Amino acid sequence: MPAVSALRHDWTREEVLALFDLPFPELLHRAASVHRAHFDPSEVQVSTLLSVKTGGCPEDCAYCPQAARYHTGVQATKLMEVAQVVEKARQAKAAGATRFCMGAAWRSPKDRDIPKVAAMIAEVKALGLETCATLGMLSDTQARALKDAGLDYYNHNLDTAPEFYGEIIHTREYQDRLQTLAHVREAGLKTCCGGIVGMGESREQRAGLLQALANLPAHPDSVPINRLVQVEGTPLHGTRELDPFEFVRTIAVTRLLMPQSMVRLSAGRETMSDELQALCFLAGANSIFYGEKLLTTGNPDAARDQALFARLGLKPMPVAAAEAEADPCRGTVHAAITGEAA
Ligand code: SAM
Ligand code: DTB
Ligand code: SF4
Repeated sequence: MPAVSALRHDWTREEVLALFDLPFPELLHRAASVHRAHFDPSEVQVSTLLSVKTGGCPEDCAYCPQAARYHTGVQATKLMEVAQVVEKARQAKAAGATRFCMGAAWRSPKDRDIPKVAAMIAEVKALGLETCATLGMLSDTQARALKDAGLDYYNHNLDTAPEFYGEIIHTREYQDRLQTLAHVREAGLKTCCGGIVGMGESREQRAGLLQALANLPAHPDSVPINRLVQVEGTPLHGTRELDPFEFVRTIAVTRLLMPQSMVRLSAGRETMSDELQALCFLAGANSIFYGEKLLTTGNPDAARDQALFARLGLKPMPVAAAEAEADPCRGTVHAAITGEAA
């Protein structure tokens, strides 16, 4: 297989499974070769998450601590004030993040929520951060309004394979997700779309998730691969843990199928060893969530990630060239994470 591979949207399940079935060293070698053909493998993109509206969600996603129907101890809150969000974004930037992702525990936003979310986006963007939001299903007009406010990315996951989806979520269909992703693309937003593994799915179903992602009309710009964070009170608490090497294989196959996308090592890092994370970076992961909290659950603290970057010789990926030029803090961002003098 040549390292620089053409982008394909016609993967069959058998082809994807054949990649999963490769001997581990061969799979990693191929994924690492494709990774370095498209990216500097020493660079990792750094995003920080903030839950701008937590809990009380009417959906029934079996993994999620924010669904109102499960007793997980998550306290429901109203939509945060714009000034509070901007302060958090400022802190994230000072700590070294280049992208700020605002998440809301909604099935979909109400039209009346959009002006406030648009104000958050505009003010976070004005700090020189890339902006991302994940608010549930979007109509075409909502997607356009967010784009007009300065949104760069919209996160909306497929979550799992089409044939396993019905065991995880009953309150919305796979087709609804594809529809929202179409609205997001048509509005000219970049897509962030991935899923969760370790929910009790089979290897064939993990392959099915990656096949569905790669066969979207355009590869997502970012592909978050989450390892289930098991939260007491959710139906998936107590699920058998995924073999760590199988998780690395999933990252490697994601890199092979979507060579030009950012592959994000997402939820689940808090309980991963440095060695496991290093294998994920070798397999082609080149993005992380950074900061001690995801939405409601924990993430490694900044000091641990700074030490990990230093141990592995990794550096934060600068924002896209044009934005970087306009961003006088780029050197500071690098220094904040590596600990070097700016
Ligand atoms: N409510 C919106 C939605 O569902 O699209 C946005 C927020 S929702 C929390 C975003 C994504 O977080 C989900 O699609 C899922 O992939 C991920 N997620 C939620 N709970 C998780 C968990 N316990 N472990 C891993 N990923 C999780
Ligand atoms: C994504 O794929 N993972 C992030 C982000 N997109 C929004 C969310 C992970 C959430 C983990 C559970 C929690 O902290 O509530
Ligand atoms: Fe609600 Fe999103 Fe959690 Fe599903 S994943 S319960 S839609 S917050």
